[in-house]
Amino acid sequence: ELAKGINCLDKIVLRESRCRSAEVYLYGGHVTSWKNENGEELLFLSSKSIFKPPKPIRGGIPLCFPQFSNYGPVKSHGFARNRIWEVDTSPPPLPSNYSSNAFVDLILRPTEDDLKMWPNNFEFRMRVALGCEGELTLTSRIRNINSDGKPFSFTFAYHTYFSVSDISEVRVEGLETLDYLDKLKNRERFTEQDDAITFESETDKIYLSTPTKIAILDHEKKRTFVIRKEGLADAVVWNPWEKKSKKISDLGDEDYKYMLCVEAAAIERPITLKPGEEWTGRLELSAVPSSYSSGQ
Ligand code: TA6
Repeated sequence: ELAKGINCLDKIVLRESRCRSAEVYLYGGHVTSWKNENGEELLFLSSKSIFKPPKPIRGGIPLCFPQFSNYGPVKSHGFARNRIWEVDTSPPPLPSNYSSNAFVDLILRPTEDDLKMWPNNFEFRMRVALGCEGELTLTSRIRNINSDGKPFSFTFAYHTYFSVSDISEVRVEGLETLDYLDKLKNRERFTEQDDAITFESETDKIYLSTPTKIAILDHEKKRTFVIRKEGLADAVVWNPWEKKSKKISDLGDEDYKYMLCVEAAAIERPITLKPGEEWTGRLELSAVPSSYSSGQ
């Protein structure tokens, strides 16, 4: 249902059952909440997020389009997360296996200012859906509608902030032995060791050509987040840790202990579309009980 959220910004509330729900603000097309069958919040949302345009909401799932980070002509992470999206009342049909009983379709088109900044006409449609097992799915479809025959290229990320009980008791599986670009070392390329990733300091890495499935194991909660992705070859792993957190005004000083970003992304090889072509990038998140113990 359409509701008024923080600072009276419009948001859509999806309910799959008594406790399973998700919320998405029209501002940024920004998912800010995903709750499980116990009504537990699974996404991290900063208590210092100001919910006032043009600042993006801090936490949840910011959409980075048409550019991830500051590697390109527009501002860092692009402008999709700073725009007011609309409910899409006539979306083209999605494949039947994308069906679910609780979903909303949103659409973003460029403003005149956007076209000055990034001279490409597009339609960015996104379906946010809650499945009957509580899984949260975001399906983005971006179409080039340039009338001048011009192709365009973009990079993209679902910048997902997961809620974790204690970052020092979390590990990520599925990225072992892969190459990554380390933003803290001037994006130099390294190869990950063959152990699961754990956290004891600031981390900001773009893993390349990653598998479709990545797992985030939370020891204390005995919970595993499972990321499944399509059309998104890379994955960014980010935690600002203590020092960097203090420099982020809309993040609490201690928040880094309770959040981890693992972002399904298309970065190393930008997506190029000719007029009329469409790209689909799909993210499915689920949270399942796990028997992980930090000693493993
Ligand atoms: O995805 C990781 C990252 O690019 C970090 O370098 C950090 O800048 C983070 O995104 C948050 O960016 P934001 O613009 O939302 O503060």
